[in-house]
Amino acid sequence: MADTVTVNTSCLSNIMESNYTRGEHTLRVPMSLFEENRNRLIKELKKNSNLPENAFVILQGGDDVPFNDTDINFEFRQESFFQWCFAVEEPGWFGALDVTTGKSILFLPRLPAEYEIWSGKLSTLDEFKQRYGVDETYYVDEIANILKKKNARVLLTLRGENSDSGLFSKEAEFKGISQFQINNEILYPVICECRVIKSPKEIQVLRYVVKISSDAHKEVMKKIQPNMTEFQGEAIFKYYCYLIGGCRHVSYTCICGTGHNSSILHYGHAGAPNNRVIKDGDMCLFDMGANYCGYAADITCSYPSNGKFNDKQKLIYNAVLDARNAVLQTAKPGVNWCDMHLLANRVLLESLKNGGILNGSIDDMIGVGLNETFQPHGLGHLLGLDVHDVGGYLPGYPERSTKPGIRKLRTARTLIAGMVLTIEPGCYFIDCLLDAALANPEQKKYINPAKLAEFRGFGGVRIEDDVLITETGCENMTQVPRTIEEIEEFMKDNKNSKLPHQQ
Ligand SMILES: [Mn+2]
Repeated sequence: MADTVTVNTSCLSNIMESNYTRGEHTLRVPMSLFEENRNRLIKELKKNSNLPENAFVILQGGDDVPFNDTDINFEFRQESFFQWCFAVEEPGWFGALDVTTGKSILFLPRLPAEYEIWSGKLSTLDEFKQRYGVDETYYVDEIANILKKKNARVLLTLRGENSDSGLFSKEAEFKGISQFQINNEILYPVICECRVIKSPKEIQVLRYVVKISSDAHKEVMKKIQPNMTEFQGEAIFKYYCYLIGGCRHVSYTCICGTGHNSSILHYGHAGAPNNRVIKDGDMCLFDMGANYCGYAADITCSYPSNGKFNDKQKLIYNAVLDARNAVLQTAKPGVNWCDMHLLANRVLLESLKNGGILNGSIDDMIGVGLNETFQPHGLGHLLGLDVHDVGGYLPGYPERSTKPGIRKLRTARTLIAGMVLTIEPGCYFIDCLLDAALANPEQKKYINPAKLAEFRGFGGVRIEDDVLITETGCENMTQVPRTIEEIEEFMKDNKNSKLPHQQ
């Protein structure tokens, strides 16, 4: 028999390999992406001269989060370190890596027989082993015994402070863990650094989610018009991402500010839920990003609600676009992110000066902090499984600056190939910041108050792209109309667009 059947095994293994996918029209993410991540982690851990013998990495996945005291849960999203290692879709799992052998083990909760009635047939240990492409699978209640059998001596658990939130990652905790030595210091910086550098397979997923998000933004841009409500922009975006891209989640709360609201940096929150009616001539600032297989996109498009820029909008939009173009042309390995932030600030302030809003030396304006008045946020951030991805301020890398503008950056690192970051300069007219600048003699002397007053209530402009740092420069993965000409051309037929309830 063996002679009569010829099988191309390399091809077979590709066909047989388990994937994350949401159907034929969506991306197939091979489970080998996560195996490669695990191997990268083990390789980096082995470089640590303090690595104890018989060490095992032990990670706890995310748990279901109930809605208050009810039996309804929030839609589950996997914890990001666990996703990076295992891509397990279900809550309540643990994972272990034998650092010596590289073997991977998953532990799943032992669910009651009744599970099948409500939630369908539960896969077997073997099926899950195939599904996630790991070496072994057991139940959570067996962790301590299995690890003892494998002579695990030291467990490397995950403890570290997220430099954006100030919150700590959840260290694994299970019955019997006290029988092992715990080291919670080695793992965090190493796994964060691994997450900073994206593998070719991770870049493929990021490209996909950025493309879907770009197309969804274009769909919004095609449909939006005065008298619609801001949240209808959000609805079109989410609909497109899920319907076409298979993206069940967005990566953060959609920001759909129009008019003055476009100057509210985190608009869209519960107290301001994208519920204003859009007026003719408003600036729209839509900051939205889908999520696929855990990976995030983060894109902002700014444009007039009626598809036609007026002179003031042209001035501010081009000021931000020039800042963005300057960074796109300069960002490459070896360049420091703080310098990119200041470059964007300089180009922006120069344009505001040319537009008559400011006067004087740009360096002096930055010296007194006026750059932070008009762009109170950082130029951009690392992007990956988390929209504000880990690795911004790790030990051994530059610390957060105390200087205006760059103190807001989520990283002060020097760029390296394989990083993915957002480039998102902005210009906003935020009353409290303008009032503070006018009340500060050091800042006021650079401002033309009459001209500035014309821009009160303008809102803001942000242009945000998702960018891969390559060996020689950077590649913008975002694909949306960006110049004024491109946007006006793209939106010219909007007056005829109709929502389903208007047809
Ligand atoms: Mn962002």
